[in-house]
Amino acid sequence: MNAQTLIIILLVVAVVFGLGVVVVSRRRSMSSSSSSSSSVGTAMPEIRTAPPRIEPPVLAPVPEPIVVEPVVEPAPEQIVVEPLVEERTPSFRERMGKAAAAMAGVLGGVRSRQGIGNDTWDDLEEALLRADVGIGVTTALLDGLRERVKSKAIQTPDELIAALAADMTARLHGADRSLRFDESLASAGRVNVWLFVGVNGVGKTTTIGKVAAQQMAGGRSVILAAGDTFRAAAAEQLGTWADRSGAELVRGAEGGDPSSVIYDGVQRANAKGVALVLGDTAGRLQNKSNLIEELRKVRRVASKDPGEVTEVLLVIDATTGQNGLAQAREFTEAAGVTGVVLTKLDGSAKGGIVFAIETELGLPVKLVGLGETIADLVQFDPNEFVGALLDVA
Ligand SMILES: Nc1nc2c(ncn2[C@@H]2O[C@H](COP(=O)(O)OP(=O)(O)OP(=O)(O)O)[C@@H](O)[C@H]2O)c(=O)[nH]1
Ligand SMILES: [Mg+2]
Repeated sequence: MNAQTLIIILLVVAVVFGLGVVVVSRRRSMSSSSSSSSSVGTAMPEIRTAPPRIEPPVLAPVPEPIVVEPVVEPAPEQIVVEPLVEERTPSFRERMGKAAAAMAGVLGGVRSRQGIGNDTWDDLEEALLRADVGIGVTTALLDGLRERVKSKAIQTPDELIAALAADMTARLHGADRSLRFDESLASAGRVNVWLFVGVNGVGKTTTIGKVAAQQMAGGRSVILAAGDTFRAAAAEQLGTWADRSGAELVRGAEGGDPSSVIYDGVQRANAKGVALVLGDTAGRLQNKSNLIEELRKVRRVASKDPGEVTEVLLVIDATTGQNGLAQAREFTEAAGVTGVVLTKLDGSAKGGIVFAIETELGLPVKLVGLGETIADLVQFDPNEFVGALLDVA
């Protein structure tokens, strides 16, 4: 081998060796980089990557609710349709229910018997007395009927009750029950005065209100004079009735002279061309003799020109029964009573007091109160009254 060949061999060896070194070093660097990513506890600082933060989902803003205001339509005006059927006023008989009921049981017993015997007379007497007809009138009525039963003019219980009703009605007939309004006074420019008297609480002021309403409805203008100066509330009460009825009110000071209030009423009526004054009076004073004296004076003063007292109405509460009779006597004597208003007959079982008033005092019952409202005052009608009391047609 020559030197040339030796040099070539040495070069080849050197090149192969060099390539080998390069390949080995490359392999080493590749394996170290792959092991560093998996090994723990190497000198390399641990790079902890923070876990990805889970941001709360961004919620889309809730849209504000759209409040739709309801469209409020104005309520249509209420049209009150009045019923076509007229309001029915209860009849006299219906409103006298209590008085009728008191007798109904007894009369039913009389009717149910075969004939007319002692029990019949006892029952009738008891029923009439209980209704406050009074012993005098009851005895007179039954004595007359006994005669007719004896003479066989009356034979059955039904005939007996019918005859009793006829006799009772006959006793009440013939009285003048109209309210006295003197037209000639009115046309002479003077004033009719109606006074209302009676003990306290019987219904004087209420009756004045009802009478005023009836007179106004009939086309007659009215002035109410508050002659009860004993209580301040009395004038106010009368004022309420003046408003209800459309009448005018004349009042004085509390504790003032009742006569002068009535007199002022007459003067006012005269000045305004009003033909009628309704005068209220006190039902109670310090004592009874004062009251009676007061009424005498009221009557005297009210009759001074241009006034004229044409009616003095004694108001009696039907529920007081025979007590009302004693009162009536006193007032009649003092105030010259011309007629009676029997109030509260709607709540009384003692309507029979009418007979005692008319027979024993000779006073006509002119008006009857059947309730507390303005329409609850009717003219007294004997047929209706007895029919309702005995429950006969
Ligand atoms: N049920 C019924 N109550 C009546 C009637 N009349 C009057 N009243 C009532 O009786 C009460 C007394 O009535 P008033 O009118 O104040 O009696 P008054 O006689 O003026 O009384 P004084 O002023 O105190 O003397 C009131 O509650 C009335 O509503 C009627 O006919 N029936
Ligand atoms: Mg009164």
